[in-house]
Amino acid sequence: MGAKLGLVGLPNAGKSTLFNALTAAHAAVAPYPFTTIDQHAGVAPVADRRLDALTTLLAPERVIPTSLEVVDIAGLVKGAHRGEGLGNQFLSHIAGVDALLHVVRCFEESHVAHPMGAVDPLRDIEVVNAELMLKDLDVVERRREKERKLAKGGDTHAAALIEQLDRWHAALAAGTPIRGLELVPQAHPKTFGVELLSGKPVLYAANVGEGAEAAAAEPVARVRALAEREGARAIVCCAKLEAELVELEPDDRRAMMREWGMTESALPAVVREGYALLRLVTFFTTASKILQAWTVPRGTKAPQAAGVIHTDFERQFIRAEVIPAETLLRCGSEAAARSQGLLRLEGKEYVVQDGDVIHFRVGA
Ligand SMILES: Nc1nc2c(ncn2[C@@H]2O[C@H](COP(=O)(O)OP(=O)(O)OP(=O)(O)O)[C@@H](O)[C@H]2O)c(=O)[nH]1
Ligand SMILES: [Mg+2]
Repeated sequence: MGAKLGLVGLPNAGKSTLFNALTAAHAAVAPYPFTTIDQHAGVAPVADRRLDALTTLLAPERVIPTSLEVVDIAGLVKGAHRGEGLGNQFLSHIAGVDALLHVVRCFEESHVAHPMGAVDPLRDIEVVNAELMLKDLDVVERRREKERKLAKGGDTHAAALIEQLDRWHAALAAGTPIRGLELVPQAHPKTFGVELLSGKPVLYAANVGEGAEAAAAEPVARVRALAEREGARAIVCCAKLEAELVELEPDDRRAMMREWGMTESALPAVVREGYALLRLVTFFTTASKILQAWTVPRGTKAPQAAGVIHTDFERQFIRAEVIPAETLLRCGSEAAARSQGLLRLEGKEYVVQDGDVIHFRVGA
């Protein structure tokens, strides 16, 4: 599996701060650019109200939430595709992730330098997107050269790929990110083993200053409008406050949230949106008095889902006993669900659905 969400953005946009808040890890945070040189990977627990409700219903001895892998990437600057700043190094880090969490600076802070001089979220987004596309153009051009040589040698597969590469090239040259194209799965760069950064799905995170006014300010509206035009999603957060809140005990946290007029943390929404972007689903198991949430890509079949719990289970899979969490919660108990015939027996071809509670029956 290993679906990863990578934090991208200009230096000092607040990526490491948000990464820390999400993972409660402690990446170096500093008011000068390029604090992050090595990439940092961490996991963010996925808050899930179904897991909370199942905990209340089943009173398990242990509860294990699922998590999302997050990678903190160093800031991109104009010219990164040519190796400016820490250049290509960042771009190669981005290459390893499946979706991008694009952190956009919307906060004003005089002691935190802005690499472009002043807060201007749309320009910043454009700079980052342009770097991704320029890097992609480079990749497409090199690959096209290589495939043309192969095609001359009579490679028929190469001809089909060149056609795709031409299409991607035209889009990129016109300033359209690959993710903005209507791509059927067969035409997806990944299908051809071509890694294009602008082809990765994006979630924008408008990083605002503290307080309700900041979240309602004009830069945020601009980020939202841009996301909408692109058919992407945007969330608003104050990374700095979130990073401070995760360090506090519940009572102090509530007090601080009250102080800033916050009703809820933005982190669960960030993780939830990231999760959706990565096309992941959650299923639950309740064996041995442990209630556990698991993550699989959408479309995963029951034996492969069992294999996530234990590698041998995929081979040993016999059947899955399945009930949607919502149905189980409505019934009030597993016994009640069973007596109403609501536990389904599913076989090897069953595609796991988000929210399924599953008992796997495995052989020796
Ligand atoms: N006021 C305010 N400051 C913030 C916020 N988010 C981050 N900062 C500050 O901005 C500075 C840079 O934050 P980082 O998280 O290190 O930024 P980065 O995007 O990881 O930067 P690079 O690693 O250099 O690319 C730090 O001093 C943070 O405390 C915010 O929401 N509000
Ligand atoms: Mg950083």
